[in-house]
Parts: sequence; structure tokens; C-alpha cells
Amino acid sequence: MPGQQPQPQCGPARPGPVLPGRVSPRDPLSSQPPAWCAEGARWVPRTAELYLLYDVNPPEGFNLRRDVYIRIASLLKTLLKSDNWVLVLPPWGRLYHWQSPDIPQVRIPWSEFFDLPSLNRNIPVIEYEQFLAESGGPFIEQIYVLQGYAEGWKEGTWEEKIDERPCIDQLMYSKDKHEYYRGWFWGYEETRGLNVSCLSVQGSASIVAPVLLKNTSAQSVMLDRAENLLHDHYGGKDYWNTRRSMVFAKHLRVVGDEFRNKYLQSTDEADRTHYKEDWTQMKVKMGTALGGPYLGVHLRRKDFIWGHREDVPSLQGAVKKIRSLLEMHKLEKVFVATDAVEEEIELLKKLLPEMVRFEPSWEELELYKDGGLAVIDQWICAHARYFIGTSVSTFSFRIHEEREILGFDPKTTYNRFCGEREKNCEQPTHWKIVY
Ligand SMILES: Nc1nc2c(ncn2[C@@H]2O[C@H](COP(=O)(O)OP(=O)(O)O)[C@@H](O)[C@H]2O)c(=O)[nH]1
Ligand SMILES: [Mg+2]
Repeated sequence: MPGQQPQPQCGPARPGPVLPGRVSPRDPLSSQPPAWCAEGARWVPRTAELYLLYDVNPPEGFNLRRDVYIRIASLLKTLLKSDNWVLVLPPWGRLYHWQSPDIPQVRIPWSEFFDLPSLNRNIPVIEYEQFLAESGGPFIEQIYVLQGYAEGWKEGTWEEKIDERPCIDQLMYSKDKHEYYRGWFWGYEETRGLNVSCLSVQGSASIVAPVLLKNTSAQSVMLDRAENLLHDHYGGKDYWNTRRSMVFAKHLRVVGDEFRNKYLQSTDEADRTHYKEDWTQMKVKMGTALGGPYLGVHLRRKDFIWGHREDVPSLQGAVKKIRSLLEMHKLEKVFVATDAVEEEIELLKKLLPEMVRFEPSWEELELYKDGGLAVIDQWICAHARYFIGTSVSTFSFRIHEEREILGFDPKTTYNRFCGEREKNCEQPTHWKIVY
């Protein structure tokens, strides 16, 4: 670890601006914070608001990014025990799968997909634009690029460790003529980094906390390649609290609910899937949700079939399974969420003419974007009487979790298609919700 960096000498706490609607466990305005001081080498908690930012490896998709948020939220909870941190939500954009032409899909705030007040009931979060407005400009003081260890890990014992090390890969940041670092920054070209260094890390998210608390005096710190951090405790109470706080944006849920009602005869009353706006009040006994009278299907295609994976079925194989499930569960309707290309959709329509899909108009596509349409598909699948997804798709995994929150019997949730040539078709693990 590098040595203790000199703290700024002494200063008053930075007065925070008034932030409407912000519910923060540590409201910087609730009391006048004391001034901070560096006393020799001793570390003194910083009372001014500190900003944690992060980003993920560009090729990663929407649903893995949702998982990385859970890991970072866990780190933020650890940081909050010492300092007044807030998480700056990384704007969405330029995702590989968001290929709909002619609609701009960068710099998308989280509120387009998620309910911000719900996120804020778990940890204090702000959008990037708010960070720009309140932090005094498009500057990020310290960027840490997370990476593994050049030497790999030694056989045998697993140990958690973190060390400032030379950068292994070519940096995705370059210095401009003013010595500022320029980079992707979610499409915010005016953003600049003041300092960039690399951290080799092997361990769970909170392993970064000591570095952020002691090794830097920066008020804004960004962790790039944050997917390198593991979960502090996958499937534990803290994990589920954060997951439960990731409530989809209301406008998308409403679209999904209207579609359920209109095309699938599915309502929360009849299906016993009541949703409480305040997730902290939602605690459903397992098996109480019935779900709408339809089979929910997630058929992941594209890159999942290009590699000729043996755990993904052909369309014929999938339809055969769908027919047998419809019969077994005495259902007549089937809702299909898929990223299949047009030719495959056409074939699917021939094989399964009765399938129901959410087919957006151009206006709807422009309004909700590819990310919003995926959320709507997930929401509808989450309300089905029975769900079957695709092997190791994080898109399917997020549906499992949504159904777990709604209180479905695990037998109706943790199912996946098997490939025709697959010998050992293991079904997904049941991750039981913890309150
Ligand atoms: N609307 C919609 N989009 C999908 C569906 N399946 C995949 N996609 C898109 O493809 C992306 C898949 O990437 P990702 O979220 O990483 O999930 P994974 O790759 O299946 O683990 C999603 O984020 C969506 O943009 C689907 O059933 N419906
Ligand atoms: Mg993916």
C-alpha cells in the first residue's frame, strides 16, 4: 500500500446544497458538521460529502451491471460507517445490446429504468447530473482502475488483498494538454480526471474501503472496472436489501401492468402479486403469489447461440418444451421475451403462432429505449404463473430475483431450457430471499 497521503490542513465543512427529495441515511444538512482537520499522520473522519463513482467494463450488459450495483452498494454501506459518502449513479449508455437504430442511447439517467426514491431508501445515491451540479464542475479527483494481479493467484489458499500496482492493461484514459485525464465518462466529454492509478484487487467490494478512507483525500473517487470486485456476501440480507431497493421505474411497471391486463388477463388482485411502493414494507411469504394465467418465457439468442453453446436449445427444442409446459400447467397463453433476430422471430411465429410478445411501436421504443423494453419484458415474465429462462443469462437471473421478491413458489421460477445435446441439464439455484 502506498503511504499515508497528506490530508489538506484544516477547513470548514463544505456546505451542501439543498437537494429536494433526497432521503439520505446521513443527511448533510441535518446538523452543522464540524470542521475536519488533519492532525499529523492521524486520520480524522471527513465530514464533507464524498462522492463515490464507478464504471464497468464496456462489453458488460445491463443485467450484469445491475449486479455490480449491488456490490458497490455494499461497499458504500461500509464507507458510511466512517464518512459521509454518496454514490453517484453511472449513466447508462453505449451498451452493446442496445442496437435500435436512430435513437440516442447515451447519458441515460437511472431514473429512466429505476425508482430513485427506492434506491435512496437503501443508500444515498444521486444522478451524475446532480454530481456535476453540486460538486463544482466536471472533475473527478481520483480514478482507480481495478485490475487483477499480474502474477495471477497462487494455487491453494485464497486470500483477499488490494495493492496499488502499475497498470497492467493500456489505460483507457489519456492526458490532454492541460494534464487532465480524458476518457469515456459515460459520454460526458467535458468530464476530466485529475489523477489515475491502478489497484490490483482480489476480494469482495468492501476491501476497497480502507483505501478510500485512508489513502486518498479526494472528495470524488471513481472505481473503474468495478466488476472486478466480488460480492461482500452474495445472497445475504444486505444483498437482498439492495436488490429489493432496485425497484423498476414506475412508468415502466405501469406499461407492463397494462399489457398484462389487456393481453394476458393478469391483474395483481387475481394473481396475488400486490406490490408495495415502499419496498421496505414488502415482505411476502414464499408461495403466496399465484401469477397470471400464462407461461413466461425468456429465450436468450444472439451471442448465446453464436458460440454454439450446448446449453441453449434450438427454437424447435424450445417450442417443444413450451408446449409441454403449457399442457402440464394447464395454461393457454405464453408470453415470450427474446432478443432473437427478425428471421428467428418469424420462424418462432410459425412454430408457436399463439405466442404473445410486447411489440413496441416506434414511439414506445423512442420513449422507453432498449433498456426500458427489457425491463417491461422482465416485469411481465416476473408475473407469470410459471417461468422458464435461458441457461446462465443474467437477464433470466434478474427475473428469478423479481419473482422471489413477489413471493412465488421457487418451483415456478428456477427453471431453464436445456440444450438438445446437453447431458446434464442442471437447473438454476434457488437463492432464497433474506429479510
Ligand atoms: N427486450 C428484451 N431484450 C433482451 C432480451 N434478452 C436479451 N435482451 C437484450 O440483450 C441484453 C442481454 O445482456 P445482459 O443484460 O448482459 O444479459 P445476459 O447477456 O443474458 O446475461 C439485455 O440487456 C437486453 O438489452 C429480451 O428477452 N427482451
Ligand atoms: Mg451479457
